[in-house]
Amino acid sequence: MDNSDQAIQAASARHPIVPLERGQLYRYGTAGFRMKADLLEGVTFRVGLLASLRSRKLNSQAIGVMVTASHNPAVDNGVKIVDPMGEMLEQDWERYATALVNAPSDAELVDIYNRLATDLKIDTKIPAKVIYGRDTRPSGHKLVTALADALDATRTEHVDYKLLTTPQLHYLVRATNSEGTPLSYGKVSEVGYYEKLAEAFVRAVRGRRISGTLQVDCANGVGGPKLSEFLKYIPKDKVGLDARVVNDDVLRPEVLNLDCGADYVKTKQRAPPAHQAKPGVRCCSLDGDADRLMYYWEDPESGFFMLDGDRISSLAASFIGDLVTSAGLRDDLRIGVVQTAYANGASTNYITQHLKLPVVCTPTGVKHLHHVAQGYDIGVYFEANGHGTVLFSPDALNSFKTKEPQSPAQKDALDTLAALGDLVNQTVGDAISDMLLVEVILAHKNWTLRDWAMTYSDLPNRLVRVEVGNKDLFHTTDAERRLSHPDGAQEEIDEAVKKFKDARSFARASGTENACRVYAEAATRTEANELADRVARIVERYGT
Ligand code: G16
Repeated sequence: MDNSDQAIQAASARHPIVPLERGQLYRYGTAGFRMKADLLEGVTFRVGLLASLRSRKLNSQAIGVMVTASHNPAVDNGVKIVDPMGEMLEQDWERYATALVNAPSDAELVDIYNRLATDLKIDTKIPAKVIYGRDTRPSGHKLVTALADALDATRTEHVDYKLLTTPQLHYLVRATNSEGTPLSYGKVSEVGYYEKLAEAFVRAVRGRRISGTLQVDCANGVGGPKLSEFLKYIPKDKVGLDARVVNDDVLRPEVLNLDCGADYVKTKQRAPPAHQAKPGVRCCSLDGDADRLMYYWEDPESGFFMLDGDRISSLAASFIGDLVTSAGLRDDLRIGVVQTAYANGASTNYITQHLKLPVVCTPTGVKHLHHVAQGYDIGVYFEANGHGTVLFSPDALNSFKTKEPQSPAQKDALDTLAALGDLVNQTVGDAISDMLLVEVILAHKNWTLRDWAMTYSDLPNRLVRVEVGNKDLFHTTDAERRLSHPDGAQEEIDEAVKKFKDARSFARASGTENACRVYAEAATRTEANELADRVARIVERYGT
């Protein structure tokens, strides 16, 4: 055992891994490792080891590590790795993360670490760099201490950005690795992020004004202080953004995501009770780490109305599609939309039949959607839960800047597209950036939320969280639209679906919570509710 091995083993002993009940294994899930925070210290240490290997594998580029459990309750936490261009960790490497985290002893951990280095031809002597941030959970502090210990033990340069939204960390990773190159993503600082967004926002709004008040519920998470900071960079007199930040208490951890935030709005289909939306006021909710966004308003006549990720997706696809046509680029650029099985059937129909754009369905997890969206010149991807973004290819960005406009209208379209290329976070779904995108579009179209909602009618739907004995029994196929295990469960779901008109339902194990999720849609609200309840009972029965 050489000195480096000893350093890793000694540091690991200070951050022991807790064996899971019933011999279960830790898994790199939908968004990294996510569970009760008291299980995560050793996990985070080991993720640090992997991040250092990843950096060395990729010629010493900076790798990101984000400590967050996003929409989960305050007692949970999580840790995930960000690749050099700000994307999620390459999927092949998830199993290396799983192997390291499940090593049964410190000595075996060192063996697996060295074996990975050998198998992957990684020179552990070259420099490595990792940058990291965390959300407002109190457990975050202890976890980043474990992470820093792993980085010291592997002689990895590291930068602690402390409190950040998840998308800010993704921004910083890309900015760090592209600094000083022709593809520089922006200044390598939190201020750089605010400046970039604010400047692009003003450019994108140009000549229009944002009207009315926007009430932003920040889930009592890190998005609250960060949004308030960002708003200082907006010249209100120029654009008119009147944002009112609510649910921004980050001093009492127990209120994080409690009866507020994007996940609450989406699953309960109602506004957070603490700051009821005044009738007519435009409202939106972020989640605990500010990577999801939901819009809604309280209609004086018809009550609560929600505009979720599917709506943001179709709004963005329609607006950007029109701009591309006005810019004379329709024949040059391929636009596509990526959704998951949770997308409301009405949104898919609207995008394919009305907007005439192709739609691809992938499994849940932005890592899957992002990858497919990269195959287009303009790839719009959103999960129904409000997580998503719009990706512009280098060719698309280049044509917005270099195409010679033939008319003032064409120039306007090209300028707006170029501004959107800077405004929309290209690394991952970003609630603040997405909110600005929606505000820009509404201003350009001179639309209220009601106008936006009129584009199509959602099929009534319901999302249910079902606690089961063992969620790992549930395996899916067909982009998660069908269960392949346990045997017989899918047949029972099919039978239940047949009893309802225009109905669809599926079940899957969550990758971020210890539960299954059931989605159902049908011709009426009562039928959607009833179908969801029936399928939930089937899942409960098969999950024990
Ligand atoms: C994460 C992922 C999302 C996913 C969500 C729920 O979001 O980044 O892509 O939709 O989990 O996943 P699951 O249904 O597997 O629990 P977040 O906002 O919690 O990081």
